[in-house]
Amino acid sequence: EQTIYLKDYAVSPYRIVSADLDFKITEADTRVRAQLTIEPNPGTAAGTPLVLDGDELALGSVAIDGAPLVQSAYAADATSLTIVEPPLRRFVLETEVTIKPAGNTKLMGLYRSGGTWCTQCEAEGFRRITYYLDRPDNLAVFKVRITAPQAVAPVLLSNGNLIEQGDAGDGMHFAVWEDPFPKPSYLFALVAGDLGSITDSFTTASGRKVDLAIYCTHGKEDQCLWAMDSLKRSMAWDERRFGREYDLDIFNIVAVSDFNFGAMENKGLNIFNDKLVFAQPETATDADYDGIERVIAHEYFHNWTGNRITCRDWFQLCLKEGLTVYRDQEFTSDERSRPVKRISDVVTLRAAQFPEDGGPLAHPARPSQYDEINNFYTATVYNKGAEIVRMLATLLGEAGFRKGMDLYFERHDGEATTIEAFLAVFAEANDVDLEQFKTWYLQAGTPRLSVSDSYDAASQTYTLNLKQETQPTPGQPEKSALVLPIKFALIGPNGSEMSWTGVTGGDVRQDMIVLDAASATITFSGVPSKPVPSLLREFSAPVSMDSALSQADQLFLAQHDSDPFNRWQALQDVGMGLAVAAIDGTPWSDASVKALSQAMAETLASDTLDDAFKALALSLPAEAQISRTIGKEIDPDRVHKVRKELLKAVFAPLALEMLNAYLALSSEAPYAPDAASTGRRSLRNRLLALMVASDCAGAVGLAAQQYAGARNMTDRLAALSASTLAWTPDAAKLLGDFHANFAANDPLVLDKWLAVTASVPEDGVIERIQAVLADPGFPKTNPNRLRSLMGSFTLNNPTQFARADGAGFRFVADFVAEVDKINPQVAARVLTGFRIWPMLDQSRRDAAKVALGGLQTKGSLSRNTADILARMLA
Ligand code: B3K
Ligand code: ZN
Repeated sequence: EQTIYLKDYAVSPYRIVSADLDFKITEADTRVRAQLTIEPNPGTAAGTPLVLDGDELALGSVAIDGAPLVQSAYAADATSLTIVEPPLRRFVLETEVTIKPAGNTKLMGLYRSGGTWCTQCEAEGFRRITYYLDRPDNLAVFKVRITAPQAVAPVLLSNGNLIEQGDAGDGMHFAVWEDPFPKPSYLFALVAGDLGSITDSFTTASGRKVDLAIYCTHGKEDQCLWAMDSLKRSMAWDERRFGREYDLDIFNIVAVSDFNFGAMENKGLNIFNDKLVFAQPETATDADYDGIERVIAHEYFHNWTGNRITCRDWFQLCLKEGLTVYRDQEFTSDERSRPVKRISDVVTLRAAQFPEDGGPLAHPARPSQYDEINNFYTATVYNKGAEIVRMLATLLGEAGFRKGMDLYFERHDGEATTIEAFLAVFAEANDVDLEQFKTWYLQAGTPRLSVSDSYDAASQTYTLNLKQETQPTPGQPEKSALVLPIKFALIGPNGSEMSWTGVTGGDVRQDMIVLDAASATITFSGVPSKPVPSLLREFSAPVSMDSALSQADQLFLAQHDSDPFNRWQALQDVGMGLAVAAIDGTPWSDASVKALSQAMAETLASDTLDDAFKALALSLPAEAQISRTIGKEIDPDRVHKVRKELLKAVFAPLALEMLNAYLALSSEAPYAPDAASTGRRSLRNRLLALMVASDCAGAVGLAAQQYAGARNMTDRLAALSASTLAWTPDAAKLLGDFHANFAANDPLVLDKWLAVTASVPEDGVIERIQAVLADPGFPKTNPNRLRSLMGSFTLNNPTQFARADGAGFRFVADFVAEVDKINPQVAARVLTGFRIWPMLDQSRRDAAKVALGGLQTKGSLSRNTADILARMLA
């Protein structure tokens, strides 16, 4: 395998300044003629070959400035086209290739989804369309002519503005699109198909009218309204919050059914996985509505952070992704509830990024090497990347952060740039040194923050000892201290925040400690009584913190902390403490469980906390989260069992309160996706799940009743999964009913059935999944179906995936080998589920090793899968 290193980055000897592409699409194949205007870059010596990237292209002809090249003047192999001695001046290279979109099951480049031709080019898909300098630092102006059969493809779209269209004879028609903004090839897009659409418009702050359209399969138009609404709110928000206006006269979105990830920010023509566009109350859940709003916003925000300013090379991926995730998080926070959004994001970070950072696939937010770039679209690059930007905003303050962003847009618009350039604008605009801060981008691993404290009544001084440590990760044995912004308060006995008169031993800026050394001892003077520290408020740094607080102090914070995040965290900490101790062999005492139960009851009864917050608070840490806290020799069955017992012990005593609250939350109002209605449903459904899981009398019937009477998918699916996760006597029947009456005719609802089916923590689940896969009608080429089934199994079903007999591991390894031949990106992604294996107990580790070893001997694995496998076994 060929490893690419950041240190080897070099400017290309040539650059493509404009690309004229001519697509002739027919049912059989697609012919692509490219006229590339190319110039040598300064310093290029005569005779330097021009090497263009290519992948699975059938080359027809090559010409320069209109003259066909003789055989000896160029060479084509499986990955490139080399022009041996190009002219040392501006010239036009003309190539003609043929590609076969219908057989393209990798879904990279130009492929067919249903009847629609569509593209996905990031990261390296454009080279599967034509020979090109397929690297993000080559910005070119694109003009695209598409000719296609009028009957099957009445809609022809590409980036930018439509400048011409007409009849092309023989049942064909054509359209010509021109994008005035120079862009890298990964932002190229083309769509040709028979699509319906909805249209709208948005007038920018400076008064320009932008035509908006969302294209989709005929008949789904009315399911696109929420996406359109989200788009308009995103456009307005970026103007308000960051002063960024949209820049073209058209913004198009196309929804397709076969897509490797969520969506793609192609300039002026975003292409979406249809599950992130379609929503109607009967088929989409609140979580789906949230996801649509978030991803529509995310892709739109890329227009400035990603497209207008792009990445110099793929090592800089988090330059656009971390920043854009931060921006979409802020959008949701402003549109909905900031604390609820923060808690959800931290739950996601801990579930998806922490295990990555603490396992065999750990890598820095800005990696310095890769074998396969598609394996680096990770939670580390996206979510930790966003946390890093968030810390920057925390350290600099909102105004300082905005100053830096303004300078970033002003200085780098139209460029392909780097993390260094990004940090430089913040340093310069705020006159601060960010050298050490940069380590966040370079160093993998989640720092562990340990805290101890003491109070001296005589001198009225309070001392905090802080220590940070990061464990070695693959390729990085030594770790250095990071800059940790630790938002905090000292809470006095009456529950309000205490002040102090002096501080020594640390960098304390009002409500924030900045820890930049391995440890610090900070002493606060003038503290009249012993405080309870509320540390890492708002989760101000992506670290894992050992709570040194007693259960009583944690419960005190759960009741009094004015930071909602830490109120939520305190309850989580109590549950975690009890679960971990019990798994380690120290059962909880009645008193300690009672205290947690009581705190949960108070949370439920509170009339100041909102429903969405309560729904999040009334929970115990997930099994995976508990396992990660224990960290080694994990027996997932034991974790499952203990957590279930704890859940019962804490919540069963609240049966009556939960039932009353559940009943009081019922609503006859028609479905609406706003924050308040969503919060109401999430609390009600949370209570249902808790009642079922803690065996409250009548709960099983209540779930069946809610399932049958539900008037929206949120409530129906919640009732179904409450039943299947606890595997109630009704569960199998409900699962069958859901398939027959809801899932069978709607692929996106089928995905929900697949996910629920694969998450059942009971023996027999593997056989059931195998039966689904063996059904000849099951589409093994569709990423959504495969991920719903197998992603859920590996990530949401720890007891069955990590079965002690190894059956789960073997099953997944076999699946990966098979799907790798169809779609390597999906296969590699499913394989990453194995990353927990080093943490498991001996017998399970052995079983995982055997399964992974077996996969390795299969040979002829894709680069995607081989790369993950090699790192997994290193
Ligand atoms: N930029 C795309 C992701 C492309 C993934 C390529 N393997 C979507 C996004 O992050 O907005
Ligand atoms: Zn993105």
